[in-house]
Amino acid sequence: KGDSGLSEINLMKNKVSALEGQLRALQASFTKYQKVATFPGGRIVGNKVFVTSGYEGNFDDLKQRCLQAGGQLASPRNAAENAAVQQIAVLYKKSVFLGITDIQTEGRFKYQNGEAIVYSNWAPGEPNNDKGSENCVEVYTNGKWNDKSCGEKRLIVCEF
Ligand code: 289
Ligand code: CA
Repeated sequence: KGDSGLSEINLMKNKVSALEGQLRALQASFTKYQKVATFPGGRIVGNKVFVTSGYEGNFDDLKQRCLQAGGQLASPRNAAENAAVQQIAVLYKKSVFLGITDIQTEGRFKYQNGEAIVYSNWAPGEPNNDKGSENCVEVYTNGKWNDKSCGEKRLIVCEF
């Protein structure tokens, strides 16, 4: 019994060290694919990955494309996430539509899940609902937000 107990422990040790090797290999492969996924138009903030394909379209088009890809339109919830979206806007020299609208109730901006926004970075004087028809939100290359007509075409940035 004593000997078979020892050999069982050794078998377990071998299994653990094999698993440790596999984990290291997986971590290295994950790090590599994070680089692939974020080159050049992607940014990682915590658990979120923001990424563009370079496509430009209206709000409904962009929203569908992010959902189809298994993500959603970028919805920055803090300054670090907004900075990531801004960096992508700068890279492509284009403003970006966020996954935030006041379509349901004028002046009450919400994420696509219906939650009221917890963070904003409005440009001075915004949101102004210009001509009574601005229910979407664009991020300028300076990181500031403007409410804008959802029918305009802007750069896609999805979050995953
Ligand atoms: O159609 C008006 C928009 O292009 C923008 O014009 C000005 O930049 C500001 O009035 C913005 O608020 C507005 O969204
Ligand atoms: Ca506006």
